[in-house]
Amino acid sequence: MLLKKWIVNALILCGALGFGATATAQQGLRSQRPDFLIGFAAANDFWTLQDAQKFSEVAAREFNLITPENQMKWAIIHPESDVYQFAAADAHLAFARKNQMKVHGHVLVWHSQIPAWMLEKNWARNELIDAMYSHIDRVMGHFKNGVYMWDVVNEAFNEDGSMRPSFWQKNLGDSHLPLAFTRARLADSRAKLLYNDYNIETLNRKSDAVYKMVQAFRKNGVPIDAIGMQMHITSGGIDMTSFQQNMKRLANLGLDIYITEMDVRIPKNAQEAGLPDQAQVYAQVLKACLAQPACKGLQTWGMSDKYSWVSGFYKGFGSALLFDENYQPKPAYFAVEHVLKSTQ
Ligand code: 9MR
Repeated sequence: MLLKKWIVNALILCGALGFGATATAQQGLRSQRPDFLIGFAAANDFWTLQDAQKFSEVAAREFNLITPENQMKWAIIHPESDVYQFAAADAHLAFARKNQMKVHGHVLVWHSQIPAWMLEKNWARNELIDAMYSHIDRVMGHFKNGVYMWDVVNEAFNEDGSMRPSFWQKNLGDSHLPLAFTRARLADSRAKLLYNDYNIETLNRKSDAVYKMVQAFRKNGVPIDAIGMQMHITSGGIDMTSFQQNMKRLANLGLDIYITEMDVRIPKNAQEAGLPDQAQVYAQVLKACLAQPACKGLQTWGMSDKYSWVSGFYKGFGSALLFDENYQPKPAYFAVEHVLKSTQ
């Protein structure tokens, strides 16, 4: 343990002093382990950012998996009942194709970012099921062969394992989950289907509920391929033994596991001091993922700290990603790179 900490610290120091930093970072994480998916969430319309060129350059160099951070969500892609807007998501796919990246579609059924036309309507059960089906058919159909994996349902559970009283739950009850997954398989039989949520990394009441849901899916022949563990955590880390046990029980159900939205936030008043801890947390999580054959990829929720949801949401926290605001690799980057290299 001490030795491990020492190694990580030494690596961090090398990074901080710039030894090999530029040369190493320019090789890119994706080239360290081409068999592993290493990805990021791309900012809205990233090709229009004032530093679009830099953003695209770093993204293409580092990652082989991309998620549009917002631009496949219902409110954006299907803003009116008869209007679909695919242009922004299409641009993500074109970027992915050009740079040999896989695409992670996010998200088909979620309680948030539902457009007003959906929320304002009084739905009869069958009518809403039809609307959900046609959304899934149209969106998955549009991106068929272009999207490798889809978050079919996102964040359906409360922390205590009960169902979140979402728009979907209120109108359709628990059945909205199997209905969505079954339809998604029909809409694109090749895409991997994920259930995605936060705070389900370790053994707890919420991850127990996800586990039970998958058991029921298996029993009833409802398709599901993987669990997405979002992994929005702090530089205090998570219980690694519990994380490993949780991955193991999911793997035993025949599921793959993806870490889908990782960020490791640091208190703003302890940014410098927090960087080594943050690096260690990234390294430990990646290492555990690589040690579990079912764990197929890790994505961060953003790329540069310049564009991250964290400081807007968690007041007093920030600096949660692998690159700083100037796209310079942080100690966490070097720690991740080291793990990828040393576990080949
Ligand atoms: O990062 C996303 C942010 O730009 C949006 O405003 C927000 C809207 O709810 O969604 C954020 O992404 C979330 C993701 O879609 C689902 N898991 C949690 C992410 C962070 O909130």
